Amino acid sequence: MSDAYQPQAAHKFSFGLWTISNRGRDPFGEPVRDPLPPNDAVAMLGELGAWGVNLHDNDLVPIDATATERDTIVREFKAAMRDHGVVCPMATVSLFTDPIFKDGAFTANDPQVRAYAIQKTMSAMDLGAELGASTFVLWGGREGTETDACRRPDDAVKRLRDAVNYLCEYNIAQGYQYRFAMEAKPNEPRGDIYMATTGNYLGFIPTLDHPEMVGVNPEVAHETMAGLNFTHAVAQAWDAGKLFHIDLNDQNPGRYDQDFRFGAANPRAAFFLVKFLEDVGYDGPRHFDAHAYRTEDYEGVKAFARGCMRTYLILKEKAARWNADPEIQAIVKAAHGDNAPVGRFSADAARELANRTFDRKTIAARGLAYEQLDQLTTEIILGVR
Ligand code: GLT
Ligand code: MN
Ligand code: MN
Repeated sequence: MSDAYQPQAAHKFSFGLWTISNRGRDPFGEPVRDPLPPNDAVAMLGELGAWGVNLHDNDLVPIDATATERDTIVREFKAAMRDHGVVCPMATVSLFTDPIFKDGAFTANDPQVRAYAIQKTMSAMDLGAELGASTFVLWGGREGTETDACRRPDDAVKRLRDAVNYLCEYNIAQGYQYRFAMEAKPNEPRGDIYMATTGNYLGFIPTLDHPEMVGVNPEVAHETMAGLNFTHAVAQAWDAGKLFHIDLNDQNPGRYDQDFRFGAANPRAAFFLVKFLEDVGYDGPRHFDAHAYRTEDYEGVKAFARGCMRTYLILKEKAARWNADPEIQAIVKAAHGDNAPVGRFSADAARELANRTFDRKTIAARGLAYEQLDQLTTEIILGVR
């Protein structure tokens, strides 16, 4: 294995506790792997060269733990993080596992459920802050419906806004300095989830009291489930200054949420994603929200985690090769044009534009050489260029 693909802390690769500790349970089958205690998961991540571990409150602290139990667990977990050189960049909250959330959490009809969801999130924020997390992810897995008879969907939007506003105030009051990252998904576990895509959140965030505190956490699998181009969603989030976090994995369209190893399903899409992140200089965590196939034991889990990081680094190298390829760059230069705007509007400029003549047929007749560009890209990805 070449050293060039050895993960380093500077690469900011992180995994959720729920990812490498995933036991392979699915709706039709029992777990296939024994539980992996959180401190052992941290040891495994350290051994693999990962930089960070992320967690839901209840990945670490059981929902019914007493305050004393919680403190012991947290103390030992911090020691494990220190011992294995692993940091905790992101924390989140499970607002989907417990039966109380069967009708949603922040958007549930019962005000007691909504209040409990906020209380639970505040304690998860306390936990994350204690572990050093600076990003707080909110994935509204249960915020959705099977039947729209249950509530008006705009009431759900209002309730979600109230909850996020509350949590932003808590963030300020506690001095935590979290950045919230909202994660969209079109469906699963609900029939339909309200904030179905990253674009939905980009529309929602400006309606908050503290929009500057809130961004997005797009996930490859989730946009792909919706049939969308993930890199386009990421690019729009980046353009809006809202790419606070990212969930890398892979997914075939038209399937259940597969959460495959990064690059496992569509290495070509993964290439364009990595190229985008590296080209723009995204410097946040590269978080793998994926899990090993159900066929695997813990050796397979390690192969899975190594594979996520290694594929990212291979694609990063290929992106650099693409950028340095003279033939590719010549086509890009000839075909891409530039970002120069049409110009600022003024009455004079508009009159000039209205009177300009365009050689429409000549412009339209020009070939753009994208076939050649794409083939060269394919050859880079396939390793022959
Ligand atoms: C859950 C979900 C993920 C979210 C996690 C954060 S939990 O595994 O499938 O996409 O990112 O809540
Ligand atoms: Mn997923
Ligand atoms: Mn995710």
